[in-house]
Amino acid sequence: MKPEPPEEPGEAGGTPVGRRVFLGTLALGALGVVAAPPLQRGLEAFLGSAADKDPTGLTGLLPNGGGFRYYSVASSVPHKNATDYRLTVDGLVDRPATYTLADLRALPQTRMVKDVQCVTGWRVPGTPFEGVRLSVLLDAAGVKAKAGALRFTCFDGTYTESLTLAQARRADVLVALRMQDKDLGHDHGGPVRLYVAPMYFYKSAKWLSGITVTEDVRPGYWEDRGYDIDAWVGKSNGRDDEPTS
Ligand SMILES: Nc1nc2c(c(=O)[nH]1)N[C@H]1C(S)=C(S)[C@@H](COP(=O)(O)O)O[C@H]1N2
Ligand SMILES: [Mo]
Repeated sequence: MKPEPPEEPGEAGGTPVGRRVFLGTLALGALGVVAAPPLQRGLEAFLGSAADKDPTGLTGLLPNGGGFRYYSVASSVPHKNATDYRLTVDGLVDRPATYTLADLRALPQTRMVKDVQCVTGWRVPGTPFEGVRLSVLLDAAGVKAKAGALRFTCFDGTYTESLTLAQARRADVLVALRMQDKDLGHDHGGPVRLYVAPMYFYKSAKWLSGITVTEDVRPGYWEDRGYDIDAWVGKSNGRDDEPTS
């Protein structure tokens, strides 16, 4: 029998959110967001960390990113930029490669506008994503005949994801550099995240740093904790959401 999917992201921290943290968060929300930039940044950082520990998801109702909720299973994530960001492609390929941000920007870019759906229920309609088709990177690397899957790793040091090779080659799977027509910010997984349009948003690994071509699927972080590996929106995880692709 399939295990009951854990609540994300509360499961990750393992500590239940305290009443004081929660009430403190709501009080901050009631103040409203006044746009003095340093204060704004501090507030977003605070809301980010509170949402991270909020198994109820209620902090997501606060003004923190236009319907998106900030999720990270790592308590802190280093910042990477055009100088130090790298994406490696290795494993069962003929030509392993390391890309800088400039390298990725120099490749053909694809833009699409689709809904985003998290497995916990929230949905953000009509969100533009833009980047390099994953299939372009796979073709450049030359995938070996015995390969069947991909493993994704992240520079948060913790999160992992997976796709079958056939899923990865879909035209609606991107190595995304932009979201909402802006360069991907740190909180949304910038400078580079995966974007798997037809699947629940947990497949879209943030802070992407590694793509390893493997023989078989190795379940990712949430899949080890009960979520479906084939995460088609509306046809997995016991949910019946409208498809996103
Ligand atoms: N590295 C990393 N990627 C991740 C996650 C995470 O915790 N760490 N959470 C996933 C989940 S469950 C969701 S819903 C989205 C949230 O993306 P957002 O923070 O941009 O809203 O990122 C996905 N990718
Ligand atoms: Mo999610």
